Amino acid sequence: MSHGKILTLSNGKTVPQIGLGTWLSKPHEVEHAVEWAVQAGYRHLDCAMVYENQDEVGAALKKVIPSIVKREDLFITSKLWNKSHQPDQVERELDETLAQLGTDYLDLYLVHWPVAFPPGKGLFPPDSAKPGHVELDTETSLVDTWRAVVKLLDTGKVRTIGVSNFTIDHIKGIVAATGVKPTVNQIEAHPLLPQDDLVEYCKAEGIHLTAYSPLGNNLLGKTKLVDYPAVTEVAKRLGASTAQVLVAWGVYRGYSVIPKSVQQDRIISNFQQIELSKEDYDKISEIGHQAHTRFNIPFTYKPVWDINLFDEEVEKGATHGVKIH
Ligand code: 1BO
Repeated sequence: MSHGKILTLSNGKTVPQIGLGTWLSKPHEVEHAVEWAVQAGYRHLDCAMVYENQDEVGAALKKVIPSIVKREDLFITSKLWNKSHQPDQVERELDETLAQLGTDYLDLYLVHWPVAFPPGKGLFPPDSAKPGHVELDTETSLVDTWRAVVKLLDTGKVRTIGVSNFTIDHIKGIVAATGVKPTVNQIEAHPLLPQDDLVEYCKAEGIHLTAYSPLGNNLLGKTKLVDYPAVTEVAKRLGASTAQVLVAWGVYRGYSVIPKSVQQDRIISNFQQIELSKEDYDKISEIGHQAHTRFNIPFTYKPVWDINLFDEEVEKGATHGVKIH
């Protein structure tokens, strides 16, 4: 069975190009999704503490290891959530993740978001759903957190470390202070949010990119990316699904993509790759050039997006209370 193309990271470790995303996969659905994915040939699984479904992913892993796959043949990613950025919380949260997933190591551990929340019981600070109310930990810098994550490499509990949703300035900040480059930056990327500058920067720096939401998302209730005429036209002509076309668009850019689905037929077809010609790639890329999509950010994680790390002020250097150094 083919497990798809394998990409090599800057530390020599390898990652399967197509993985299963589990963000927004509901409890009672994600266990089957992971089982079906592994049966279909996926060997790359993307998880996070804040997805609140790692126990279920762990239950699925218990079923497929070792009957279908050996642990060492899987590439499992998880992410440190904002409320555990304080250096003394980092390994504690990692241990919780390992217990939930039922594994004693991760292939990749990412700092999920360049924002520190005060530690506490819930995943979000109290009242943070109210606009403008998010309480930040402005004492803990990204550099403090990154140093603590770097130390995890010595514990044997993580094989590779990286970041997620980091801008160029965030990356430059942690690298300048520690001399340690993240191996991976996982970002939202699709034709409506191509993030060309960040993609180029990471490529030039040898930082592997993983695109989440490669099929777009409809969290803002606008036209779904899969329904854009450029996507439907290419899909029809190639006899492929619109999701396959969007996965192929990410693959064409050379990074890894982690489409999310909890439906068996879609999980299987998302993994069956088609190839895009340069002409079709360009045609689909036009979507992002026409739309003003920098603001097309999903609002589900409102406290995070309220800080709006992607707006024009950030481009001018504002950090909205996020302490980089
Ligand atoms: C805050 C969740 C974004 C996708 O990992």
